[in-house]
Order: sequence, then structure tokens, then C-alpha cells
Amino acid sequence: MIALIFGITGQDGSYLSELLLEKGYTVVGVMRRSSSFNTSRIDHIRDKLILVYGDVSDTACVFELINKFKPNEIYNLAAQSHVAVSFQLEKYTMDVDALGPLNILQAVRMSNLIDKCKVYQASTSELYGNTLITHNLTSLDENSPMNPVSPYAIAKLYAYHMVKHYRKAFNMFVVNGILQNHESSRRGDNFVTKKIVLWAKYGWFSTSLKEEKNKLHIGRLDSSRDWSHAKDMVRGMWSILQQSEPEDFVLGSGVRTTVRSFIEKVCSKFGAKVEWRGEGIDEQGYINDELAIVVDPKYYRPNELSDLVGNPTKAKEKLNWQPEYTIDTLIDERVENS
Ligand code: NAP
Ligand code: G4F
Repeated sequence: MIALIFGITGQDGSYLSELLLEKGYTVVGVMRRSSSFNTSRIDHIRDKLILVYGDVSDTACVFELINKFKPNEIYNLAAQSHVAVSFQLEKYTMDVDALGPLNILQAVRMSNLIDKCKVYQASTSELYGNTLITHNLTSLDENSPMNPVSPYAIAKLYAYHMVKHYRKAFNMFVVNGILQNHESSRRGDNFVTKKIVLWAKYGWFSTSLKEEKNKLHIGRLDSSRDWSHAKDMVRGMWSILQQSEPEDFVLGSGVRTTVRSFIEKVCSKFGAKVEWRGEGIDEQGYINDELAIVVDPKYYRPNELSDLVGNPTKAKEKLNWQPEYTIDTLIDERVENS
């Protein structure tokens, strides 16, 4: 079996590569050219991978790679994946996150690989926007309404619909994994959970720190997310492609945690309790009576998605998928390995 992974150098790409190698796949990974090395997440398995330069937004490149390797499975994990950044990079985000997947779908179709090649598209719980609140729902499943509230989510919604369209119009095995947030010690440094763990471990609670301690500057404390471990999610991605029929699946833990609670949980791993004082942008967190956390509107988004929690019932029933990590063991792994 040959798997082609777009986005192999990212968090999910690295865990998925490990999983597929364990299963005996030949893994071909597409990496971007960058001015500094971007392979740190896969360096430990580099000699087992076939790595090629490429870019999902380069149509000819995508066609050439798919024609050359004729993969059995394609995982499209490539994306400008930062929601806040997408407000500043609207068109770029659209080029990569919407038209990139289209390049892959077209290449498979036009290369006569329809019967041979399955495609996984990394869709996202961001597609739902604030549906939980506006529709008074308790959790989000495959049938919940989608109302994206960021350029990132709008681009991903285009790709989501193109996947459904290709499945119906061309009878292709192409599927969306609609994944809730997932994290790990390999998470990008500017996502909120990684930022909090790095601040705690190498900033506030670092015993080697001689200078004045850096405070944590944070955005919306009351946003909540359904945080899972990326290792659990890549198992789910693979299972989705092993079904006899192509279908979309929601993956998530079904447990919501606020940013505020995540900070408290991380601090408690270091034996500290956070005391909150003030409200809104004036709210501050104190540890042992010392100011440690300040709300900074710089991290607010022009349009915020305040609440997400998935309902993975279909995945549990049809894929027999169960997350192994809880929010607490996820934090343990991150505090230990970040
Ligand atoms: P990530 O760490 O940001 O990785 C993204 C990957 O895409 C990186 O390898 C990146 O390369 C690559 N990439 C970016 N632009 C590209 C382009 N134009 N052509 C080829 N490759 C490109 O993201 P992740 O957390 O692993 O997420 C994987 C996918 O799942 C993404 O599509 C994301 O949108 C989606 N998703 C993530 C979550 C989550 O919570 N993690 C939830 C739902 C959906 P560089 O290393 O060179 O930057
Ligand atoms: O960690 P975040 O940046 O992740 P976000 O926006 O939920 O997006 C991630 O999950 C999506 C799936 O739901 C993926 F599709 C997407 O690719 C990405 O992986 O922010 C989480 C929450 C937000 O509500 C944000 O406003 O944390 C809030 N937040 C508060 N302070 C902050 C900060 N986010 C960041 N990045 N930095 C802060 O200082």
C-alpha cells in the first residue's frame, strides 16, 4: 500500500506517518520548501519515508506527484491551519485550504485513479461556527448545520463540499474527517494550548529562570473547545479510509474545556492554583498573589467561535473508534514532552 501525505511535516502528518509505517505502508510525504528546516517532527523517521518537495496549491505539481506515485490512499492534511492568521491571509488561505484539495480531487479523477485511490480530506469542527449556540444544540454531529465564521473555515467549507460533490458525481472514495481540536507536544507553538504549556513549563514555573517571570498574555478565556490528542485522531483518519463505503465522520472527545480551565489544569500540574480577579479585558490571573496572566485583546479575533464540542457517536459505532487520551492525560503528555 502506498500512502501520499500532503502536510507530512505538520503535527498530524508526523503521527499519521508513524502509524502508516507501523502498518507496513510505503509513505510518500510532500513537504514545502522553506528557508529554514521544517522537518523536525519527522526527522526521527526520515530514513523510512519518501520525501518530495511540493505544494498543494501548485496544480501541476499535485498532478505530477499523484501520477508518479499512483497512491492507494491520499491524506490531505496540508493547510494554512491557523484560524486567527486566516483573517490576515484571506486569499492565501483560500488558495491552500480550498483550492489545494480541489487540485487533489481533480488529479485523482483525471489520472484515471478513481477506482484505485481513496482520499481523506482534513475537515474541521470550525465548519460549524457558532451553531451550538444559535441552534441551541448540546453537541455537533455529521448533520449539524455549518455556519463558518472565519476565512479559514469558509475555505475549508468549500473543500468539504467539493469532497461530497466528487463522491456523488464521480463515485469516488473521498471522505471528510470533521475533526474537533487535537493537540500534542508536537502542536504548533502559537495555538492556545501549546502557548499555555510552554509558558508554564519554560516561563512561569521554570526553576532555571533568573530574570523577571514572563506573564501569559492571552485572548478569550471563556472560549471552549473539545481537545483530543492527535495520536487518537490519526487512528480515526486511517479507519475512515478503511470503510467499505465512503462516509464523513466527526471525531472528538465529546468533552468541552474552556481556555480558562485549561490554564488552571496546567498550573495545577505544577502545584499552583490560579485566582482570577476582574472581568472582561480587565480580568487577570494571580498565582500566589503574584500577577501571572493578563487578558490581551490583541488575541481576540474579528469574529469568534466561542463554543465547540463534538458528538463522535457515529465514529464509535461504525469505526469502533475510541479516544485513549482524556483532557488530563493529554495535558500530562504535553507538560512532559513539550
Ligand atoms: P499543522 O501542524 O499546521 O500542519 C499543516 C501542514 O500543512 C504542515 O506540514 C505544513 O507545512 C503543510 N502546508 C501548509 N501549506 C501547505 C501548502 N501550500 N502545500 C503543502 N503543504 C502545506 O496542522 P495540523 O494540526 O497537523 O492539522 C492537519 C490538518 O487538519 C490541517 O489541514 C488542519 O487544518 C486540519 N485540522 C486540524 C485540527 C487540529 O486541531 N489540529 C482540527 C481539525 C482540522 P509546513 O510544516 O512547511 O508549515
Ligand atoms: O488554539 P486555537 O488557535 O485553535 P482554533 O482556533 O480552535 O483552531 C484549531 O482547531 C480547529 C478545529 O476546531 C482547526 F480546524 C484549526 O486548524 C486549529 O487547529 O484557539 C482556540 C481558542 C480560540 O477560541 C481562541 O480565540 O483559544 C482562544 N484563544 C485565547 N487566547 C487563543 C488565545 N488562541 C490563540 N491561538 N492564542 C491565544 O493567545
